[in-house]
Amino acid sequence: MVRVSERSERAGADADARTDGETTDGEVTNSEVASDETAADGGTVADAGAGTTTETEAVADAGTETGTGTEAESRETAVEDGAETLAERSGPKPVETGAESIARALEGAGAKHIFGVQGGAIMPVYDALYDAALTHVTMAHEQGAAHAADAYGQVTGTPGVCLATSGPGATNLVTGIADADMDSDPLLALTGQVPTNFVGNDAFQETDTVGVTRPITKANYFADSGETVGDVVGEAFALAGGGRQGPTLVDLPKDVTVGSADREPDEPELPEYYEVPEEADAETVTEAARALASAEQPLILSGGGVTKGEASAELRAFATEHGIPVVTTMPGIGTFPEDHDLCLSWAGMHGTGYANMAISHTDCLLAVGTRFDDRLTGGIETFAPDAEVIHVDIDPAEVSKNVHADYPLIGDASQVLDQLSGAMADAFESEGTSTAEYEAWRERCLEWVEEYPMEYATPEDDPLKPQFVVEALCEACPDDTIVTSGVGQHQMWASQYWTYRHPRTWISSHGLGTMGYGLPAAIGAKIAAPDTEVVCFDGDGSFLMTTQELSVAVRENLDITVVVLNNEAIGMVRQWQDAFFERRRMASMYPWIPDFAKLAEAFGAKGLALREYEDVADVLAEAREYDGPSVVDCHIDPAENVYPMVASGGDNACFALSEDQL
Ligand SMILES: Cc1ncc(C[n+]2csc(CCOP(=O)(O)OP(=O)(O)O)c2C)c(N)n1
Ligand SMILES: [Mg+2]
Repeated sequence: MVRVSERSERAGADADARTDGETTDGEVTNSEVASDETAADGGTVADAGAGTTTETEAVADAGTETGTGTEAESRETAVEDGAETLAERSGPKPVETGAESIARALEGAGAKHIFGVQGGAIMPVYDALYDAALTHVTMAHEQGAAHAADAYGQVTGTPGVCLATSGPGATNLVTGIADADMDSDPLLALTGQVPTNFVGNDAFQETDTVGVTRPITKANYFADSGETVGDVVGEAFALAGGGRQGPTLVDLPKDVTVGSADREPDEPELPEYYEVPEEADAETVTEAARALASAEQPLILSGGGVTKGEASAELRAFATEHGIPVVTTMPGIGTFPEDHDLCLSWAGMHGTGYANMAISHTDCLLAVGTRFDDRLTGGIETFAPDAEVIHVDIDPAEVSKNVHADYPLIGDASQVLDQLSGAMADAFESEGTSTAEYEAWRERCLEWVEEYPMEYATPEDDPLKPQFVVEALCEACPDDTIVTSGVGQHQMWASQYWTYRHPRTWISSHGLGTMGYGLPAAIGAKIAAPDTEVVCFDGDGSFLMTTQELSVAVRENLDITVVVLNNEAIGMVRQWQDAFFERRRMASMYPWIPDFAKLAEAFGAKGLALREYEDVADVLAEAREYDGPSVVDCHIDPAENVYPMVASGGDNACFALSEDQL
């Protein structure tokens, strides 16, 4: 997955040369760049070298004056106050600097929004954005920028873009980049860097960002010239969204962004060396079709790659035409409608009993776009023990990595499913079988649904159960509502008790399991799909990690509903302590957390508290009706645990339905 472009090596050589006193490519000398850096971080914006200072100040003034209004509105006001309006300008300004070339490359790539936080080394890029046809969303923390961009990328299907300064700005992005890497989310991160002649000198706010992010990016680049930096950014954007999606990063030294560029950047496109496999090997497709046709208990396992590859329609057509039951992975939630007769919901550690039983008993598993994460498989030796495995994936590196593939089908999920579909009639004929053979298996799957229903108790004298709240909100919301979450028990309840019917409606942190993902992700999702309802289920611990982003939701007047399933604990840890550490609840109880409803009000959002069953419908309705961000501090039963549960590394067929079964 990791690739550092040759540019980084060249840049390293350039940096070495420049420490000996050479000047940069740019028109600005190194000493000028360095003094800009100091000035900006010291707060003297007027000294910022490449910026049109009056405009910058005007933006700040506009924001302060109004106190409300989106950031984009503030910028428009500022421009109108100035001598020249955007509309009055005749055509786009010619590209003169590296930073302008970056802005043009992003426009050319189709980017519409950028999420970021300002800072010294990235100021020239921000300045170029002032004139660009892109909307910048200032976030409160760079981690929020990365998660918002990640969710934006997941909802739109094209890379979300985040922007940060060097040093702490870049390191604050790291969690979000790692998150995107684990979940193959399309994300482009742009980071400021100290001028190239300072690289390696422990300069102010210098971090080896390319080095730090090498293992968590699909590719990363160190830009080394104003002339080519726009091309590099365009390529990084295309790469983040092409083939197996993932995060890319371009590190942008300040002398490069202020350096001259007197040409338009190239059309953003995938680098020549990068090949996207499309159709799978025809012979293997025929063999895989025969394996399915001769199976008696076939099962489809639909992963996140089905969403990424826009293959849900093909998957649904394939499953329904042949009557094959479908289990999803957790990232694959929504790739097949959960209210469909053939859907067994999602499998894995906290998946449904019936999904795990189906996986444990299938004789032919058609797995599409999944990397067989250990939370899905449990112990590999007990995973789908009787199955021949057909694995469809765009990334050959995933095939037989965790689970041996008997029929590897490398290619684009929708195309491979089409190929497979086309091969089925011949396969049934040559095997002398038909879909009627699957009938008994479907019945058996339905028996498991009856036998292991998703249940919870609601004794009136117990505090509110989180599952009830999730179900109530699901029933009230439209089908296409986007749900985001933090990480922990609440995430499991949100995925177990909400009924997902469409791809890109469940936006969560899977592989990395990042607490704090939910709120910034809801912001990114709402900006990507302003007409779609967005709900965030958060935990009290998770919400505390990125609460500051509520200020962004208020400023942008984003109509999102945050439901904090508040158990005054980092509940998932508490659950494990109770089960595996003799109830020694070390550092997991959070009775000290703030009143989230009041906190929300302090940010300017709507704050609501919820404790009783009888208030659930009204409070949720009030939160949804509020025109802007609302936070429901929902006090749930602190003793509630997540079941079913397959013990870590265990057998999926041996799931516990209560603690004493673990
Ligand atoms: C950034 C981060 N730190 C620590 C963890 C470990 N962890 C996993 S779940 C969890 C509990 C989360 O608490 P909360 O958000 O309140 O959710 P709950 O389980 O109570 O629903 C913790 C601490 C994590 N996943 N992410
Ligand atoms: Mg909690």
